[in-house]
Amino acid sequence: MADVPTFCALCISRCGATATVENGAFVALAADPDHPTGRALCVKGKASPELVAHPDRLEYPMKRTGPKGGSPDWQRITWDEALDTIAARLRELAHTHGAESVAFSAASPSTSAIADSIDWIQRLRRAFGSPNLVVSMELCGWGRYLASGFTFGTAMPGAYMPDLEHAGCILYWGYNPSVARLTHATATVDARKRGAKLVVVDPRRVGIANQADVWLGVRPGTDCALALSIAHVMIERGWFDHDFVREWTNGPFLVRTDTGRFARDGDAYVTRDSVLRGEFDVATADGVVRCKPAFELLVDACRPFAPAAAEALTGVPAAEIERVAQLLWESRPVAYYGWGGIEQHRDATQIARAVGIVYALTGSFDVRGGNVLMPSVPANPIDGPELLAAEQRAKTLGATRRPLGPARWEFVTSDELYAGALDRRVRGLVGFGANLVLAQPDSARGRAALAALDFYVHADLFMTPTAELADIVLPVASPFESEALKIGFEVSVAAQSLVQLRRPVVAPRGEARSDLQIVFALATRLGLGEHFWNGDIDAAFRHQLAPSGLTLEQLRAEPAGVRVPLEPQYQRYRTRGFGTPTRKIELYSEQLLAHGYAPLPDPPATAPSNAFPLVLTSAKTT
Ligand SMILES: Nc1nc2c(c(=O)[nH]1)N[C@H]1C(S)=C(S)[C@@H](COP(=O)(O)OP(=O)(O)OC[C@H]3O[C@@H](n4cnc5c(=O)[nH]c(N)nc54)[C@H](O)[C@@H]3O)O[C@H]1N2
Ligand SMILES: Nc1nc2c(c(=O)[nH]1)N[C@H]1C(S)=C(S)[C@@H](COP(=O)(O)OP(=O)(O)OC[C@H]3O[C@@H](n4cnc5c(=O)[nH]c(N)nc54)[C@H](O)[C@@H]3O)O[C@H]1N2
Ligand code: SF4
Ligand SMILES: [Mo]
Repeated sequence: MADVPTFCALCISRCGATATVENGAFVALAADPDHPTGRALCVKGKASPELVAHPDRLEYPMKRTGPKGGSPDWQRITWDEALDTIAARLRELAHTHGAESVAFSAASPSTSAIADSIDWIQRLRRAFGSPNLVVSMELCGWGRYLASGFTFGTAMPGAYMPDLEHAGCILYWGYNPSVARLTHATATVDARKRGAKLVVVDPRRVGIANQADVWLGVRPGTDCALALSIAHVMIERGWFDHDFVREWTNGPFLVRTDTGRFARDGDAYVTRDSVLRGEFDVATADGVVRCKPAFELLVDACRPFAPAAAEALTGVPAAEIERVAQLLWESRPVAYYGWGGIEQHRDATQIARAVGIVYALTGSFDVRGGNVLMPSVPANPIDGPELLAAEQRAKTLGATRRPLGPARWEFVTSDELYAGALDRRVRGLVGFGANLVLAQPDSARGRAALAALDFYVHADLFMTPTAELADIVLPVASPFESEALKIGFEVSVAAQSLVQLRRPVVAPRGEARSDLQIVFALATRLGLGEHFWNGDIDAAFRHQLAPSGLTLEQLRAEPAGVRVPLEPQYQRYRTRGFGTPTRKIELYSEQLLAHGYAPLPDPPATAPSNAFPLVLTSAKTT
């Protein structure tokens, strides 16, 4: 019997763990309390030996000999045949229809072990010349991760993570870490013990919400109105950080009431001594124009959602709205995370903006105990943005239809993939796990689209309804059978300090290979070896690790990982400003206005209807 230090890679939590091996078989996984993410394991982690030993695991590469839509009649083939065929078909498609005719897809790194290799998959895609990655960004990454950029110029939350260790108040909005990210749940329990407050906004009182000081049982889909209501109270009562708002948001910038654009003096934005309220006449090239500070316009936008009106819309009692506004102010710094519950609505962009504005009012951005950019062990980035030519990038599916949308970051929605496959702009798909047919809307259309492809290769642990539509299926090793390098474990500075080279616990099933091995083997066969250390994964890891001062040998010798001391840094915006057009937190977004969207959050009309009293929403259970 042997115990192997490892971590569970099966979801975003990446819990530190010890694996027990008996007679060459992986028999148990237990939490490792010495690991910074090793407080607990969920049922999925505990059951991971069953996943590894499951009788339905794919063990060999296979090619389809039957028709798409009919019985696939899989035939076992060798890895050489599989990789040679894939490389030949992909090169042919790139040659005839352009590399953009091949899309890549991946399971979500938040819910699978693909995080081990997603950066390398990105590198392969870009070196190949395809700007198209389908990875569920529109379902659970848009509002929080990308649309928050319209307010903060960065992923907030996402890049800027809640500093739960030091928070005065934790705000979870449409987020249930007890199921979705165990490390956040355990860190929240600790924070509560030392006196931090907890506010949860969720239609259901589940998981960590049972411990909340205030739980707001919002009516699904009315979060934008609720956030504006909280902002209204904070502003009316003066419960906001005036200095921060004046100095670091575009609140004082004067907005022309005739065009909605900022008043400008040459390149500079016009303010009146950084005053936040009032109305002013400003001399412009078009004559004297009435202007209001952006902050005054925010006040106007919040006014219709004063607590009594918001109660009727959201179902949250007015007194509770007041209470939360006060709690956020009095127990700041506020550490915030919001996820699926507010990302899967039609107004996810504006919800992210509205909650972002509430957050900005607290002045907690990038201060200890607020949302911070956790320090990282220095490493070379390997996802290869430099490998994709700008002209290829401009061809991302959806870029013309929605220029501010996910396509800006080379992310493609399943809807766009399906449309492209059905009208033959997309000819090929390289799939790393994504189970599109089950996980994305409109399964029938999804099946038709995948069946219409000229060539589809899919790598997975199991034969899913999506994999069944492939031409070639590749067996993937589970994370317990493969090596992976993890630089930092996100949840805290201590966790970020840990670098761990996860060793295989047991040998792979059958001929299964890791995604990483598949990427490197495919890259060399595609003639892209120069970007992949000629297929040498160790050399690639060495390159990645070079700035850290750690060696591969050192990490292999210490499978529990090596810690590199890190010092947190705060308030980086003081030297850099924000990555937005105004270099400030954008309470008011001229960029959204220019593209035909509301420059301030505008909730859709969602008054409860007697005819349709129920609202469909979703939540994860396991
Ligand atoms: N009904 C329902 N639909 C949903 C959701 C929901 O909760 N319920 N959630 C939505 C959200 S937020 C998301 S992100 C998407 C997620 O959708 P997907 O990203 O498709 O995720 P999963 O269905 O969990 O996993 C897809 C496949 O990945 C395989 N897999 C796991 N680990 C690896 C690995 O390391 N390598 C490879 N190659 N394959 C691996 C698994 O075997 C599985 O077959 O689903 C969305 N759709
Ligand atoms: N165990 C496990 N963990 C996972 C995953 C998994 O499949 N299983 N998937 C991973 C992935 S891909 C993702 S995206 C994350 C998602 O992580 P979460 O976002 O935490 O997961 P959900 O359960 O989808 O949504 C969170 C909460 O939002 C609430 N909610 C629903 N509608 C609304 C609404 O209109 N407003 C508000 N305020 N709340 C609402 C739900 O009741 C639910 O409790 O989890 C990741 N972690
Ligand atoms: S929470 Fe995620 S990482 Fe932790 S044990 Fe469960 S599946 Fe594994
Ligand atoms: Mo997700």
